[in-house]
Amino acid sequence: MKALGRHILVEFLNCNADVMNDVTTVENAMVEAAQIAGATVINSTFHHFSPYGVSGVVVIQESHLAIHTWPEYRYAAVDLFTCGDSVDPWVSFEFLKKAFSSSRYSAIEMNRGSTHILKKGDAVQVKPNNAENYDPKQGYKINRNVWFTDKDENQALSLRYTGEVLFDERNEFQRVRILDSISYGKMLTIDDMVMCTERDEFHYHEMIAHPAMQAFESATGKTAKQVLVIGGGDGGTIREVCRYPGLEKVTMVEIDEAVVRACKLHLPSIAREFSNPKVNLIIGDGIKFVAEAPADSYDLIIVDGSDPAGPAEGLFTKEFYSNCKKALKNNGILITQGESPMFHSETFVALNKCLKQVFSTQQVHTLLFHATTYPSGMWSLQMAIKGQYNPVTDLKKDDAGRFSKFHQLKYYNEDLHAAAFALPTFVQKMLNA
Ligand code: SPD
Repeated sequence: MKALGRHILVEFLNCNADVMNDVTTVENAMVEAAQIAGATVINSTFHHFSPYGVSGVVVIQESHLAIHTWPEYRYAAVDLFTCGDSVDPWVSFEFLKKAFSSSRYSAIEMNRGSTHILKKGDAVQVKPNNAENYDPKQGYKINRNVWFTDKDENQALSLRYTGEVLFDERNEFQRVRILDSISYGKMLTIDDMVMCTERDEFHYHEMIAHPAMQAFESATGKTAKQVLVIGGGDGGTIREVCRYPGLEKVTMVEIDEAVVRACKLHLPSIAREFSNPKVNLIIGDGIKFVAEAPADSYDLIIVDGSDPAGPAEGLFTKEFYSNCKKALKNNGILITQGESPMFHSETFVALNKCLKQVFSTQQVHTLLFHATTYPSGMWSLQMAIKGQYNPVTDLKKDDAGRFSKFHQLKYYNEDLHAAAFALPTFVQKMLNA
């Protein structure tokens, strides 16, 4: 290319009018158009005009995508501007044509900053904003202002990252990425949701494993020997379960081998137990696996899935939990990540209700913990017991204390165990309504 950038000016005609007037759909399409072309999205801002029309910009590391729509004319004017050779704006064009159902369109491409008009020797070393020390070989080291955002239509959690994308794969299930965040270390994201970060993953992984392992051990006098983990491809949950010497086997069923591969490569402190001989890793569908599991097989089932979209959707159904109950031995425990009372209140309540129908009201317990990199920061677990004991009053507190000290756990301890089951009044009301 004999230019600094490529600019495609697009006219999309005969578009779907409802899509053109839906700010969320237009924004999602523009962001996905950027991503699918290989661009790194820094930020996006979109606005709906009354009564009709949407305007917005997606800022990408390689420049920007901009749009204005006229739904009443079924028309959108779109600018796709990319610098460098790594992103092909025509890929975004093709994606948007489909997303807007445009049956007539036209586009022209312009070279911007043609090297015919830029004089050789005009380039100067400009000191960028936020630049760190100048290195004669590398130039200025730039702190880029790139953000990853985990959001729904109304709320979001954003983490700044260096711009380094260490792993990025889309497959039939989802998009798996490992990004290098500034404050939380490397992080695993699936479909634009944070799954775990190096700095705070221990909150989630200790809490999804130890309250249930300890409750089982206290009530039955023996370690959970046969454990099943559904999901959990990063390996954090099996890492915690493998701390128990009495464990005989932990079977982990993860649908997406890319998650395991990405985490083994880039998050070895989380994915460190995959070679443990007690770990039986199955790449497959956890929902089907549980449906076909023989009755009375497991002491503990841990559901460490993603949010209920994509392949994790079936992990939030009565059928799935009925199959889990069947696969549990007597006195066995099921524990599942339960979403957030603040961010996903409807799913949080629905899952609790569903488990109460399957296991009975008395045997379902909700735990809360701090998930600093999940939207809202307040996250839940739902525990269901196929037996008659209580996970708090029947806890052998001294044993839990000894265990957490011996393993130098960073979140779970014997006092936190009971505290996690104590719910704020508004959460109690949500669950009892
Ligand atoms: N919104 C995030 C919910 C993710 C739950 N699973 C995380 C996987 C960590 N092992």
